[in-house]
Parts: sequence; C-alpha cells; structure tokens
Amino acid sequence: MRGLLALTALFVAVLGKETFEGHQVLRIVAKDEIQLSLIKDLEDMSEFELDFWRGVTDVETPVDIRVPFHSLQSVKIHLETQDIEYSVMIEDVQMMLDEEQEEMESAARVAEPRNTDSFDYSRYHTINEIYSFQDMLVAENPNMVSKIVIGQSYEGRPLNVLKFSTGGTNRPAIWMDTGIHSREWVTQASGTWFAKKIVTDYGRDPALTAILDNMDIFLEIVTNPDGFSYTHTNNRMWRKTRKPNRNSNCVGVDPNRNWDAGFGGAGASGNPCSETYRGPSAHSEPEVRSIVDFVRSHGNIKSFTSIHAYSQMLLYPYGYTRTPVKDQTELHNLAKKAVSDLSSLYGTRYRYGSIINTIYQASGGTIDWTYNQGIKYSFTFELRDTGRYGFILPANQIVPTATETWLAMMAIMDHTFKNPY
Ligand code: BHK
Ligand code: ZN
Repeated sequence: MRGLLALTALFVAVLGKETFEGHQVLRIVAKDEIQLSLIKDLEDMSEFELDFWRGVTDVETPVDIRVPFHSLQSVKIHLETQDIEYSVMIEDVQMMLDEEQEEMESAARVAEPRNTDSFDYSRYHTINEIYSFQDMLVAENPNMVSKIVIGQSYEGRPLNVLKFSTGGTNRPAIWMDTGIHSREWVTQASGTWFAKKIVTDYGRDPALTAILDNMDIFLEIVTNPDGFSYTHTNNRMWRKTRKPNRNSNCVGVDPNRNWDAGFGGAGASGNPCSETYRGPSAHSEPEVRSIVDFVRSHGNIKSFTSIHAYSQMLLYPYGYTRTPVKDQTELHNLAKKAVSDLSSLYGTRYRYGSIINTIYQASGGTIDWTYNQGIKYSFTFELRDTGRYGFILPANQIVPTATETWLAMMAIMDHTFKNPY
C-alpha cells in the first residue's frame, strides 16, 4: 500500500492530473427512433473518446455526452449533418472542476474536524477524511455504531461498512451503499450525512427509532475506494474499479455490470475499454465479491439500496430482462410513495419504475442480483441533478440532496419494517 501510494504520487507528479480543458458536455435529444439509433452508434465510435454521462433511454429523454476538445468539432459536424439537435450543457468541464477543487481546498484550510459535529457535511471530502469520519462516529457512538471490514479493494484498501445496531443477534437488516461508481461524488457525501443522521435521529424520530429497535442498518459509504481515490488524484471522471485487465491497456470493470444476474447479456460490454465493461466473470471484482459474500453470510437482509447519481430516479429490478418482478406492484407503489415524500421537501422531481423501463437495459446490475437472492425491497437511486451539473454537482447541494433522499429512504425502511417477510 505504501509503495503503491508513493508510485501514485510519482505518477501524478510526473504526468499530472487528467485535465478536461475545452471538454464540453453536450445534451442531445433525438427527434425519432432513427435519430435515437444514430446517437447509439456514437457509443461505438471509439476515436471520439466520448464519455456518456447519461446514456440513451428513449426519444423523450436527453443524452448527455462529455466530448473531449480534440473531437468537439467532428462530433458537432457529425450531429449537424444528421440533423440531430444538441445543446451545450457544460461549456468547459475543467472550469467547473477548478471551482469544485477551490471549494474543497478552502474547506480543507480550516482545521481538521475533531468530531462528527464539526465535520463539514456541505463539502466534498477525500477518502481519508471519510475514513476518519467513520472512525470518529464509531468512537462517539460505541453502543450503536461499529465498523466491519468486509474485504479489501484490488489496491488493498479496506472495504468498510458501518453497522448501526441497538442489540439482538442477526436482526433483519437494511443495506445501503454509496459510491459504487466513484465519480458520483454526491453519493458518498450523502452517505456520510446519512450516517450522522441515523445516530442523531435515534431516540428522537419515532419512526427511525422503531426501525433501529428491531432491525440493523448497514452502510457502505466508499464502495469503490480505489476508484474514489483515483477521482481525487488522477481523473475526476473515473467510474469503474481499478483492476488492470488481461490483454488490455484499459483499466477497470463497471461494478454495476459485474453481478451474477443476466451476466454477459445485453446492456453491458465485453470490451475492457468500455465504461460498462462487465469484467471477465461474475463477481470478479473484490469490491463486488465482498458484498456478495457479506449478503450471503448475513442471510437476513430485507432491503438493499444502492445509490448512484445523476438523473433523479428511483428504480427497482429488473434491468437485465423485461420480465417484471413478481413484486412489481408493491415495489412500484412503494417507489411512488418514496418519491412523493422526497419531493415534499424542495419539490425535486423523480421518475420511478423498473430499471429496464425507466433507463435502459443493463445486465449484471447490483439490485437484480440482490432481488434474485430474495431481498424483495431492492432499489437503486439516481440522485441529483438532471444534468445541469451532472457529476460535478456543486457542494452546496450536498445537504439538500441528502436530506430529501433520506425522506425516501425512510419510506423504504419503514415499509420494510412494517411488512416482514
Ligand atoms: C442503475 C441501476 C442498474 C442498472 C443501471 C443503472 C443506471 C446507471 C448505470 O450503471 O448505467 C447509470 C449510472 O451509473 C449513473 O449513476
Ligand atoms: Zn452510477
């Protein structure tokens, strides 16, 4: 680990952080199915080095693509030639990243927090800051919070899970994870806020208190630590894990295509250079395998929520098949209630439905696997926003995002508690 850190530091010193100067995020809207398939074709034009921030759904839903400076002209001409309309969502990605970085550094100049009350929830934090937050929370709440290490990442970082429990043995449990895609920074930030919210509300909020008197909550905040560290040191836009791939110079697997649920099917890639690379085999990534082993050995998890960003959606299985889950009606009604509670705070609008009907077909996804393991209340969130800032959501939206999302989480947890199975 030491040597690796030194090597990474050397790499950054010599090669520098990836910059996104002149990169733009284009928003593309298809007029019809023909245009939609032309936009889909862009996914395979590797010479453009496009980064699909928001993939192809349907004619009503915009597609957001980060276009590197070197291919901007060609891509714009390509679109104009085919009469496909687009607008510039982000004029210069690097300018937004510079602002984000400046805000982070101005926060870091004030003293390190000594406890979780003085922790700044309205800023983005590094992996070490989040790790030390977790340790402070455990130290402050020894009777409720403990830290479980469920495994190690490829680069040897601990896979920490916070356990919130008021007693009992192997109580029915609720799982939440954030940051499985490392660049979705508002999710790890929200996870940190959730952790503090749980210890604050226990004994105060009757609903949360009843839940925690009967169930345990497990929260993995930094679910893809190697990727998260890499977003801070080398490339803010890193999504995948950081394990090298055999016979390829491209690194990493999409940890949301690596699960054993329709693994290898449509809606994932077999190309190691793709952002949706499924990996060499199901559960090949230690970050995924560790959750699989934990879920299996626990055996009493009743709700599993995996949190992503962005596009403001609450989704339930399936993503790999059009066959509806047998609990479709119940999950749909619960999603509706959760989204309505979420909206009640600031009016933030969420779409909801099954993955395949609401975003696109995706195989090997987290919650398809958990649902098939018998965890009925399996959900995925896509947090704020709808694309104005995308993955570079300003830090002043962290607390509002976490606060509204918590209302939806409470709806899911409350329903799970009241509907034992
Ligand atoms: C969510 C859950 C299951 C399958 C796909 C998705 C959408 C998600 C993805 O993996 O393609 C989009 C994304 O990362 C942004 O959070
Ligand atoms: Zn994601």
